[in-house]
Amino acid sequence: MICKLIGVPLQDGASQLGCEMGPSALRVAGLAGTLESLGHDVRDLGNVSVGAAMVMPHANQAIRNLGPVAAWTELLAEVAYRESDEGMPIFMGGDHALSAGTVAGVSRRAAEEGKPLFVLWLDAHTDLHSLQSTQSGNLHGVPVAYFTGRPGFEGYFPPLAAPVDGANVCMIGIRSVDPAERAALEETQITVHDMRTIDEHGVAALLRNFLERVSAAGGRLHVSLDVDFLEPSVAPAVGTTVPGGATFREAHLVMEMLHDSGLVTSLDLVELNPFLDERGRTALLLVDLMASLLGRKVLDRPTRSY
Ligand code: 6HN
Ligand code: MN
Ligand code: MN
Ligand code: MN
Repeated sequence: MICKLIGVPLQDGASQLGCEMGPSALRVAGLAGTLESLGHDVRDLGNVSVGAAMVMPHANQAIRNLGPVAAWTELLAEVAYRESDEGMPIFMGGDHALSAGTVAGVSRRAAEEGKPLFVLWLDAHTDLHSLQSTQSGNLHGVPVAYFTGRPGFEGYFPPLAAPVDGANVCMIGIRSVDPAERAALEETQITVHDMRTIDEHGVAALLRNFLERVSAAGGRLHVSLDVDFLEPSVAPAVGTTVPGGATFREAHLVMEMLHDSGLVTSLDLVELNPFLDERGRTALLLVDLMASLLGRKVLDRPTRSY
């Protein structure tokens, strides 16, 4: 598999500074070498960057960095479209605002191929605010609303070539939803598996169901992994920790099942804030999870029935 590493040193969408260092930390933690050791053709395309962006005023005074985030979105949509022509682009964030651009770009690619795009959103949060509803003003809280074509982004973020059908979005790990997001969710067909659902049913059954849908539809699959999907005690390097996240094994199981499905076509690794890390352990955990996603196995043999 060709794996294209693309660094996205974006931190304008988060209130806590530091995500800008995310791509460097993932490189230092050995992402490229780890994937190479699994037999992949790894190409590090370096970091993308936007120039000075214009100031973009908005009626919602809370919003921060709208001009820069709009500029990143436009650039990333272009890069993601271009780099999804072959291999698996892996976007090394950077905060979650980057997914507005990456998903827009891969969605355009899918539409051109005549395939539906599915999105697996691994996060503590739904990131479904509109520009009007965000109270924190942090734009890492809006990408899902944008790429599913919800209103209010016109004139600010670039027009979408192909909005993602909410019915094709599956969220796993959710445990912090703001009231406005709760109301917005009601209007969508997004599947939300909160932590309670995971506790009751197990993550495997929930994910298997979604992957069967992706496979049956012949879709492309974009995975967006927010570090706060994980339990903070195993992954402390994120500015928006919420207790009660996915365990080490739950996260690996998700990655292992994604690998076995053979369905993943693109990926975001977001919200890693190396300034908050403890001797690189969160960056190393992400690399470890990527190894599971890209084929590392404990035993090289088919699973037997028990
Ligand atoms: N993330 N809902 C909160 C807000 O500020 O809008 C948290 C957003 C977190 C963003 O998970 O990428
Ligand atoms: Mn190319
Ligand atoms: Mn997020
Ligand atoms: Mn989050």
